[in-house]
Amino acid sequence: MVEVLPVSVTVLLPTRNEEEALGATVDAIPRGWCDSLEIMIVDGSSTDRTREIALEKDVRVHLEPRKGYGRAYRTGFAVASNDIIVTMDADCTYPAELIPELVKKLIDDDLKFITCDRLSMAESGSMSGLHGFGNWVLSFTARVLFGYGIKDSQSGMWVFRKDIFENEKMRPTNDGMPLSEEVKILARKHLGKKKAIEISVPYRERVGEAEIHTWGDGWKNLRFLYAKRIGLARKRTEWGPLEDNPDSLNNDLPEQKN
Ligand SMILES: Nc1nc2c(ncn2[C@@H]2O[C@H](COP(=O)(O)OP(=O)(O)OP(=O)(O)O)[C@@H](O)[C@H]2O)c(=O)[nH]1
Ligand SMILES: [Mg+2]
Repeated sequence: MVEVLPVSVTVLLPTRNEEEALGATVDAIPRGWCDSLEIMIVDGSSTDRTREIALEKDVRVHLEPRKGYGRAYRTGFAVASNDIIVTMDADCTYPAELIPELVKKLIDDDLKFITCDRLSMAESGSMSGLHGFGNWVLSFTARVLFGYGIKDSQSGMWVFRKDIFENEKMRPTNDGMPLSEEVKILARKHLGKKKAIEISVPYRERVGEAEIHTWGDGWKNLRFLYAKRIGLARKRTEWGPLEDNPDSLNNDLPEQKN
């Protein structure tokens, strides 16, 4: 892309022990295509070299000691500096090279939220049979319960405007993996199908060990969908960071304890 887009973008990566994949994930993010690009990790007490690698690569590090994928994002969404947020796992699975194109589409089509479907274009080896089946069951259940027509309820790549969270109803409440399906349910419900769309992208094999617990997380995701549907999903922690979360922007990262 030769054109420099007149927008500021934060690429937000939750990390927990991703030393094997973080460097390559960050290197794959294109540069120089928008007015201002922030790349940041919200790190959940990694005990490996994740933080060190991030700092070496000039990536902002925000520490969120509270556990959980959803918790990391509920902090990251609030502290991200820029107007457009792009999310991905820090494990080389999502197509970072498409970020400029996706942001351009968000602007050109005056959209508010894009979620990237992995199921239609998943490369071989990217998802085990069990994961593929689990994703299908969860996506199917979400479609039936919420009628929102999203193919891939578990995708972790979204491109959206940070100001969608000015509406408090748009702020997801789940601190675990179910946050992923929750953001899509909220986007379709509150932003509408014209402003919150789904686009198919490639999905690749993971680099490094996953911490996901297939059966445990699958069950929690399913349970969340039913609880949400009947209005019983509970919020356990508040939106945003803890007051004293260390951040490399403030130069207050403590020595890492391994
Ligand atoms: N900060 C933080 N990040 C987390 C936590 N759990 C997972 N992550 C990160 O969130 C992203 C998604 O987790 P994954 O382990 O990739 O989960 P997944 O994509 O469902 O599983 P795979 O398909 O095996 O990759 C990764 O970048 C993890 O490092 C956590 O408790 N805190
Ligand atoms: Mg992953």
